[in-house]
Amino acid sequence: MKMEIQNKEAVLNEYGLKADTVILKPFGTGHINSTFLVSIKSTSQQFILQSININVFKKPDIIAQNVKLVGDYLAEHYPDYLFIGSIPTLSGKEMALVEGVYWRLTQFVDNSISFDTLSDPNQAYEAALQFGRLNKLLSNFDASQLKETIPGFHDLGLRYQQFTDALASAPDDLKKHAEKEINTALHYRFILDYFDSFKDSSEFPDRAMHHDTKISNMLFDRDSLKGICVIDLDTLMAGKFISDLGDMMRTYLCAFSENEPDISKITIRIEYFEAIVKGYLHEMGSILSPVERELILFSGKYLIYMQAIRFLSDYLNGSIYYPISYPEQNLDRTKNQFKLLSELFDNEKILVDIVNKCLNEHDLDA
Ligand code: ADP
Ligand code: GN1
Ligand code: MG
Repeated sequence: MKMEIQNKEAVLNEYGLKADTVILKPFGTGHINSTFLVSIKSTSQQFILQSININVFKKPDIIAQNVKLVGDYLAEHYPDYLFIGSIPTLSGKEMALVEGVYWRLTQFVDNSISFDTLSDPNQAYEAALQFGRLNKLLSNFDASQLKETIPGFHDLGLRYQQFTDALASAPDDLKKHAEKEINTALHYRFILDYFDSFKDSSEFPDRAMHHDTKISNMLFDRDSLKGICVIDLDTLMAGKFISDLGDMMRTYLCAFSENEPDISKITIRIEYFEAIVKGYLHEMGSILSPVERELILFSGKYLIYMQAIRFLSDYLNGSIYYPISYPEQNLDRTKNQFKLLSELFDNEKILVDIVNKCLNEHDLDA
């Protein structure tokens, strides 16, 4: 993360703030944007100031438009819901554009804490509840109003195409190193074929989705450790419910992250699976269609497979998208994700039983 803010005075000016009355500190552990905590001297007022990574988000205005549309909808229909929209600039813009850099200011959520890993299934339950609640509150929102902030972001067909393109142009040495993982990627293509068999079903609608449900994008109350709200709304756009549910499985089930190179450590925690499904169904159980209810476990397979081929494609492309700290890191991440995927298949019977149990419990309570 960049530690210095260029044009600090001009950026703060956009919001009516003065450089000599604020303290700015780099904040959080996000990889995509640069995040700063803004504290107003001699008051308790705090804000979050972020610059948008335009290599990833080529049209930041789209992020601003989507967040505004959703924020206005929620404010009208659910005024008590805490939605962290942008604070407008003095001239009423959703973002400040200063010397080619897009900035946004948001309220700082007091007494909040975020985590990078989960150490208790209750955190998974709370997060699934919060992400599920956002999905639910937006279930009658017309998602076609939202534009794509990253075109085809969770489109597995496109990701598979990008993988085969990367394979076609990769240098021989990278292909040789990744031979086993390339074959694994080809082997799991049936996940894409299965997805294609129902993707146009009217019972598999586009919904407004968060698309990045990792645990660091949830704020918890420091004292009660209850979920407060979701953050990081850059990828809030139309998509399928499997994106949000599946990325929770991808990132909460294992005690180690995608960066763990020792794949013998990559195993799934069954009690976290149950917590995710329970929390999500608590909110979305009555909204999901019969087709969607059949896809609960599939959501994890879809997201993990997609992430594996995204890492593999990036490795074959010379690691130009995901930041790496050593040359083979994207290949290690690919191996890690394929191990995680195999864990879902190896534990299929147990996981299916849990899904059915949670669905039954939800239906009895409803
Ligand atoms: P990135 O896109 O880089 O992941 P995030 O929007 O997720 O950026 O912000 C990075 C971190 O900053 C979060 O994980 C969280 O710890 C902190 N953070 C972001 N927004 C807020 C907020 N409104 N209140 C409190 N903390 C926040
Ligand atoms: C990126 O920035 P971060 O770590 O929240 C990526 C996600 C991937 C994730 C894998 C815009 O998210 O899709 O799942 O890395 N976000 C973008 O670590 O590409
Ligand atoms: Mg984040």
